[in-house]
Amino acid sequence: MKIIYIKYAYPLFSLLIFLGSSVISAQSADRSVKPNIVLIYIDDLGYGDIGVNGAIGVKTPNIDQLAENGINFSDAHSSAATCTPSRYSILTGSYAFRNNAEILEGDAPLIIDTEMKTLPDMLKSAGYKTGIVGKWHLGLGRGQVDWNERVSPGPAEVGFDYSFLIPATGDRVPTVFLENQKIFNLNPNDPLIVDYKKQIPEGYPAGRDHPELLKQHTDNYHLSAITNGISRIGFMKGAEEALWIDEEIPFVLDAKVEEFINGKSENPFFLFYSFHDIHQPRTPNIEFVESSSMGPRGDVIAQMDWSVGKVIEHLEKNGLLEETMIIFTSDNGPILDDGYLDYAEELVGEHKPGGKFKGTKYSIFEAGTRVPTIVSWKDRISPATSDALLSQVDLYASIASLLNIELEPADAPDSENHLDSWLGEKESGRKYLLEEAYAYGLRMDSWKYIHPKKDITVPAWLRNKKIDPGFFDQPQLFDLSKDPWESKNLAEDHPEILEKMKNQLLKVLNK
Ligand code: NG6
Ligand code: CA
Repeated sequence: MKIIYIKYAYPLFSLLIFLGSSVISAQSADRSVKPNIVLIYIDDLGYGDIGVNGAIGVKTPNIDQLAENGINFSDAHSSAATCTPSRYSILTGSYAFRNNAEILEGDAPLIIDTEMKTLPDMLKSAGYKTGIVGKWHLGLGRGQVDWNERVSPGPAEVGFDYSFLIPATGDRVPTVFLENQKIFNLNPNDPLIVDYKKQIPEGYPAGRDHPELLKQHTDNYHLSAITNGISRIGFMKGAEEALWIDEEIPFVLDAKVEEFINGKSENPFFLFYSFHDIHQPRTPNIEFVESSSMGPRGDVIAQMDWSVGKVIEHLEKNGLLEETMIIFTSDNGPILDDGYLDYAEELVGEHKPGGKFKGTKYSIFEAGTRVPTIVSWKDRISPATSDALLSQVDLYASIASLLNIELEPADAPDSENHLDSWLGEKESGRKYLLEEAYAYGLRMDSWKYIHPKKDITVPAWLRNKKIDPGFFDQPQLFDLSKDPWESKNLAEDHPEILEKMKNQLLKVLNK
């Protein structure tokens, strides 16, 4: 009996596998599927800051699991080495320099033209419910914002049905959340006033005048309004009941994310989960304090990994993992000292935040934009690693292709469709890839070109922190396959490659 069972069971088993795999390949071919899309966007996370990419001193089990179940990209880039520009590009499919997008203050006007078609606009027109939870940093209003009214234009005017925001950065006022563009928990008798130029009478004390009130000391640039024992950039008064507590931000955001996912209706959703972690001020919740050997910076990596695990848990609980594409990445490369005294440099040990690559946030060297990138979609994507050269600016056109949406010529002008590469069905990606920082770079295969600058003076705020933004007055050319550390300039050895890349860069800049 037993022998017969095995004899017949094997062909039956093979048949089942065959049927199963044809179902999967039929699914792969079906481009009309509309998955939920969750974009997990970490702030300032470096290529080497996650376990699967070699982190030492901190564990990231949830992210590692995501990578194990999905595709871990080794050469995917944020479109810029700072936050506002990268976010601008991911949402508009347009390079930040075309709109002079730079790091914004917390009272800056919205930098996305509301006439422009955005990624959430496109998804909305395809029937998606769209939401953003977390850091915005793309400006709000049109200047002279009255924070006590609904602040507009903002996320709703560029395609988001729901928003729960940190308006700018954790180190900038106002330190309150906005829900659907209104201050969350505002007591109308205690209105909020924000001023980036001068102290406000009876406003929050400034770190410069009251260092005794600080729980984390800072450099000269972060010494204005103190809330929750942390001084920030910019002055502010009022809204005391609405102030966030930095140590609780991950829990507040997680609760909003859970609510959004639980509220899933017939329609698919797009959730832009935009983390505050691991940006400074790095103030881990007590649950994560000393969970790494690297002090607060390592501890907030562990905290961020916990938050990632929670999103997956919420999706799983709702039975949504098979119908959800999860994209995990970062807005720019890593930075140790960005102004707050949290001993990130002193405690980093053997850990390499940028992996084997040179550079940091703000820098045109590779680690400025080469960031951890994982795409996972249960039963749809086969686990793998990929060396495809990809840019976040391409998500717009690639997602359009996934949904069979034809883009108008004016939409997402810099976005290329690389859907097959994002899904791991193709090993190659872009032919050329632009890198934006305070200088311009271009990639072609393993070649890296850095365009010379006329003025190579490094601004004091970067110089003081010994950040090398990669300013040169001569063209630089590196072969990353032999020299990932960008140390040997090959410009004179390969004039044809140099010329080709320079011309291509100028073509992009002048398009
Ligand atoms: C810089 C701030 C830094 C940080 C950064 C934005 C100074 C000297 N430094 O200008 O603290 O807030 O902006 O980071 O002001 S980002 O990740 O949002 O781009
Ligand atoms: Ca950032």
